[in-house]
Amino acid sequence: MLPRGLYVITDSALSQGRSHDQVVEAALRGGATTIQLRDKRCPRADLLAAARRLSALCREAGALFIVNDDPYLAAEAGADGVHLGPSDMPPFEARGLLGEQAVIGWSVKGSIELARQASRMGVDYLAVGSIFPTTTKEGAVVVGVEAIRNIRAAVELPIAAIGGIDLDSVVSVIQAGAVSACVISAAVGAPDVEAACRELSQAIAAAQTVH
Ligand code: TZP
Ligand code: MG
Repeated sequence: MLPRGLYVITDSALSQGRSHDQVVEAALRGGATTIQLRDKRCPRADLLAAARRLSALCREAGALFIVNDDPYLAAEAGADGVHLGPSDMPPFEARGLLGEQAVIGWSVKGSIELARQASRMGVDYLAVGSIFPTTTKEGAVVVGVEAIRNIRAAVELPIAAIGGIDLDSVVSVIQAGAVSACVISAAVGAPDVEAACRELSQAIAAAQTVH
C-alpha cells in the first residue's frame, strides 16, 4: 500500500489540546488514508507509546501508518513505514532495518536531483514541497505546483504534495500530478478535524476521478 488521497500529519502545537489519538481517530473517520506521527518535541518513550496506539488505530481503519524521522521507532511501533529527509538515515539503510514491505517516504523539496537519487535508493514515495507558503514548518522553501509537474516528468515515484495545502488549493496539487495531499494545519488545526478531513478527502477523490 502507498499513500493515496488524504495524508494527515500530527502536530501537537496545532491540535488545540487534543491528543494525537483524538486527532487521528477523527481524521480516520473523515477519510484520511495515511497518517504520519510527527512530533519533534515529545520524549522518545511517550512517542513510542503514541506510535503503538496510532499504529493499532490505523490498522483497524485500513489506513497506512508512517513514523517521521526515526526508522527504529517505526520498527518498534510496528508502523507500516517511515518518512525520511536528506539529513535522516539513508533510505537503503532504513530498508535494511524495516524490510521489503516497509513504505519509505523521502522529502525532496522541489529538487529533481534528489528525486532521481530517491529512485536509486529504494524510496517508495516522494514528499514534494512546501508547495505553498506555510507557517507550520520554519524555513520551509516554497516550490509551487510546478515542482510537482517537473518531478513527475522526471521520475516514476508517486508524489505526496505538502505545505500550505487547504481546501481551496488541494485540487490543484492533485491536478498537477500528486497522488496524495499531506496536510497539517488544515486538518489538525481545524475546529472539527473529522469534518475538515471529510471535505478534503472528498475534494481529492473528486479531482482524482477526472485524472
Ligand atoms: N514539510 C514541508 S512543509 C511542512 C512540512 C512538514 C509543513 C506542512 O504543514 P501545513 O500546516 O499543512 O502547511
Ligand atoms: Mg526528517
